[in-house]
Amino acid sequence: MTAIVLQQEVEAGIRRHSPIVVLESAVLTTGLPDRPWAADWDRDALAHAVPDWDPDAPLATQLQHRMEQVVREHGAIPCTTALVDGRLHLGLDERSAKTLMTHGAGRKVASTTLAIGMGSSISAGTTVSAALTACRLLRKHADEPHWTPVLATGGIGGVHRGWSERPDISADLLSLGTTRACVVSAGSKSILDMTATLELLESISVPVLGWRTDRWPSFTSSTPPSNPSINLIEDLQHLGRICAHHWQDLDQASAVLLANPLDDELALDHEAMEHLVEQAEQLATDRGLVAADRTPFVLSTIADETNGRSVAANLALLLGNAKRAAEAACMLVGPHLVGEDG
Ligand code: PSU
Ligand code: MN
Repeated sequence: MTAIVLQQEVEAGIRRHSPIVVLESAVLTTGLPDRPWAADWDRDALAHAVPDWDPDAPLATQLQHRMEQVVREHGAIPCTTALVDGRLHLGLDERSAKTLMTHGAGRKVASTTLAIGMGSSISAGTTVSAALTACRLLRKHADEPHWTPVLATGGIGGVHRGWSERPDISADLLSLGTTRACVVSAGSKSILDMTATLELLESISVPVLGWRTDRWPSFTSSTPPSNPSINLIEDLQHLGRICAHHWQDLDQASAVLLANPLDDELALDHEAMEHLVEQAEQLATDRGLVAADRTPFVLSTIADETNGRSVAANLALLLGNAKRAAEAACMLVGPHLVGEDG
């Protein structure tokens, strides 16, 4: 039994230096429930945010299919990463995806816990840090040093609110500081301390770019002008130039982070969301929830409080990020790799 399962399509893609979009799966096992749209959630909001979504199909399973489909439609190969029965899958077939959804429900592994999960043969979703470990493995398989995968997520992990009393800093950050990959996210999870997260990204040499925005977006809620400022980029070519300078000219080892905001008209009201997050965080503290148990609790409390509108926005931004990541992946393999050959 090999510890790493490299899907054939992904392996062939790397060999051809094709564009590959790596997908994390913690969002499937801990970020969203794998059950149909709840009866008391807002169906119109869902139909508006993701027009052809089937409300009767399980959310997480459908999301996995849809993310992969969007990546393909935009010209790249999807590579969903997950820990299945103790093996790290780089690319997920139908059967392994089913095992992940059943045995891995409620579980996630980060770069820190991947080996432990492998050692006890569990199934679990991969966080961004674990998916970045996967990116590093993929790059090892490529005979072209400039080939770089793009990772799509909803929101990265970061510095949690209340960090000065209860230090909780995601392994996503350190992995971003040490892995060559372009990562597309709609900001950081709404339950984080945004300013502290951006300060840390600066400390660890991760350039933070904004897709047609100069503000760090607030995930599912609207972006107020008071959000931290980031570096606006106008188009994919601009992104490509920055990536080439960062990795090829400057030989930097960190990721490039592209913030891709959710459409304004789908974003939830910022003030209202802030209030809900604070309430849910307080409730989690009152119940004595710590570490990994907090996020799923806070997310599901907010989902119920917004009648599912936070979930609809989350789905829309995840699919939007998968699309942007595929476009970025196609652009990254284009000019310089072709230029090198010719
Ligand atoms: N964003 C979401 N839902 C999630 C996550 C992000 O809307 O479940 C996951 C991502 O996989 C991210 C992880 O990498 O949470 C961070 O977890 P932690 O803070 O435990 O490192
Ligand atoms: Mn944590």
